[in-house]
Amino acid sequence: MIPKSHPRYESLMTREQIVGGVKKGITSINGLIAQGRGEAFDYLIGEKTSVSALQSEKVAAALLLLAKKPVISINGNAAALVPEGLIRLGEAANAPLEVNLFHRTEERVNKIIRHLRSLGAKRICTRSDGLIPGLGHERAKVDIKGIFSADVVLVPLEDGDRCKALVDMGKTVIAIDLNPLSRTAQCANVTIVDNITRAVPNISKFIEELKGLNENELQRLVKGFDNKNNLANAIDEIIEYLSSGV
Ligand code: PTJ
Repeated sequence: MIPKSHPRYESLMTREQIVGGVKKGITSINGLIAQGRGEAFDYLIGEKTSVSALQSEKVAAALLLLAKKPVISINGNAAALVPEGLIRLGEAANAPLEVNLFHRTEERVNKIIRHLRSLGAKRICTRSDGLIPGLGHERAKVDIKGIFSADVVLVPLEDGDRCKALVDMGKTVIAIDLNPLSRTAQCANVTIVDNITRAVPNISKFIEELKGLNENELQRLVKGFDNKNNLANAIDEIIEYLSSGV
């Protein structure tokens, strides 16, 4: 039992959630390594949402509101860390969830679907009748009515190749990735350099805040955003934080 007074309480609890996900068979064993990498980057950004991340979270909310067919992709880490948050975000954005795994097994896909349903998820795309072009078979499997035909896809902790393949399909890809240098971060249309545990509720809050805006106003927000520039700001913020003597 980790006491609440522990200075690294939040981070340690997050770690426990991932371990719990592995024990339940929801999260891949490789998810532990991904979590470790994420923790290291989170440490470098001060374990808080940076100004640049808030910017991209707002634009992500605008894109989800503008989308005709948004879909939220769920992997084993996302399902363990923020399942309720992702369900709420799906409802706020009118976006179904779709389980899309890197280390895919049908057993784990089904366990994640059951896990999400047990927490109240209503709209889940469950078929695997489509293939993302240019990827190895298992990683490419998607639902034709879900990710395959989506215009905007939110991909937390995505694999770089698949992120690129989705962009190549003409989709607008919003990635959540604590590593601003990863291939995913570099190739997504909007990259949120923040912990998924903070990013998901933040996007939901922005959806609430922006839903009164008309299409032109939302478009203006999106057009004023430059992902390369925002990633450079994210790196500058890390440098500033580290130079501040922490
Ligand atoms: O469940 P599966 O089979 O789809 O597998 C999922 C993982 C995440 C294991 C798989 O996609 C993978 O191996 O990912 P990578 O290549 O390790 O990349 C994970 C990226 O997510 C890294 O850049 C990490 O810094 C980042 N990351 C890890 N934890 C978090 C995170 N980003 C945001 N929030 C986190 N909590």
